[in-house]
Amino acid sequence: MNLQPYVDQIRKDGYVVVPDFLNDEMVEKLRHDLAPIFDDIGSRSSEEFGQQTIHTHNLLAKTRAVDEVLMNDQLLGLIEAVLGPDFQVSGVAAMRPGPGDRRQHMHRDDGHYPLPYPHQPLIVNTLIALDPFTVENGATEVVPRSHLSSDKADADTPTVAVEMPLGGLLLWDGAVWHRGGGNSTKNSYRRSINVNFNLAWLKQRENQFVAVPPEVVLEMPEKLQALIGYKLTNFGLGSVDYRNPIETLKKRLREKNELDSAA
Ligand SMILES: O=C(O)CCC(=O)C(=O)O
Repeated sequence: MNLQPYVDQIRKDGYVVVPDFLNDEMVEKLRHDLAPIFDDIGSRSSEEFGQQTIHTHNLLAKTRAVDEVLMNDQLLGLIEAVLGPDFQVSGVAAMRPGPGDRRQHMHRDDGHYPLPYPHQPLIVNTLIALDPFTVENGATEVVPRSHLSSDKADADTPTVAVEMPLGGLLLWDGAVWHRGGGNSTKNSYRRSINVNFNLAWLKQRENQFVAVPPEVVLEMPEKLQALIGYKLTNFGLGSVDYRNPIETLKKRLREKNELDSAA
């Protein structure tokens, strides 16, 4: 697949859709494997925002169902084309706006990092559609080209609702103003997997080192270990005694096994 047109569009407009990212079989498997997680997603209400969906975060600590999709070459190729080679997974969440959920407040995902706008891309955020995204069920609303501007958006700023088919992939620059849309349907949910990538020299949104237990990390393929942060960045950033922190986990496991077998 030629990634360049997608990369050009994300640079220009701040977002892009790959409509045929996952085939039906892959979608079905993800829906099946993630069913217990999606079934648990609820909403909460506040005076300020009304009824809002509550996302399930830290999916990598809760299920192995998304590992494969995170290592997808097409996905990683697109992220690398925007962020450069040194990026990591910042967070992985399940999102399922349901009937009656109101749209989110307008926000920028890279607001964690207090830098003046515009700036180089720090984050590429993604949503994978496990239901078609429609205006009615809460398709994400974006402000095109807002990543190139220091202007603030608010509830009245014109947006584009990003409708996409089942299995589609939405990517956006973390500087783009956007919000999850409201779900006005009676009984349709908008299931989606959210994978947030950022530059590897920035702090991750979800603390993967604490959230994912060491024994789970050690079972992961090396590619996934590196994606969640077990690697060295920019001359040793993130090291333990100059080495990849995965070496420390392996050493601790060996020591524990020795202790257990001596007991
Ligand atoms: O669900 C969506 O469409 C976007 C979600 C989002 O932007 C967020 O929760 O920060």
